Amino acid sequence: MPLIFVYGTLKRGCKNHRHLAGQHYLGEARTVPGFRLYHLGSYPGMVADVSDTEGVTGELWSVDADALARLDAFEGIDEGLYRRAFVSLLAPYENESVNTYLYARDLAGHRALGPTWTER
Ligand code: PCA
Repeated sequence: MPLIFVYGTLKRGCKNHRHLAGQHYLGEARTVPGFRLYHLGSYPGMVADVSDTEGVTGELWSVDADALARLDAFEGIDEGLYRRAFVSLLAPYENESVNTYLYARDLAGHRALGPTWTER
């Protein structure tokens, strides 16, 4: 089953978590350094950034192929809002092949956040 790291509105208790209903929660997780969050309004976007030292926190989920396809549609892959990419996580997930959604549009005018996004 594909693994996906979520760091924003898909997390437990957040507004789009319903899209993970019926899928399998594995635990809290953190990326390796080199990824940074940006504030995009009511949701965040993660991008690769070689100057980052902290990484990004989130949750690791195991999802079935249908759920992953629905998540791709919801996250606007076809519209170029996010792109799905592989991300490296810290232990205990360092050997897993993990998907995530990286923000795919221009960051001009958006401010960087710390390692953790919260809804409010
Ligand atoms: N949803 C996806 C990407 C950003 C967002 O709000 C997530 O939670 O990982």
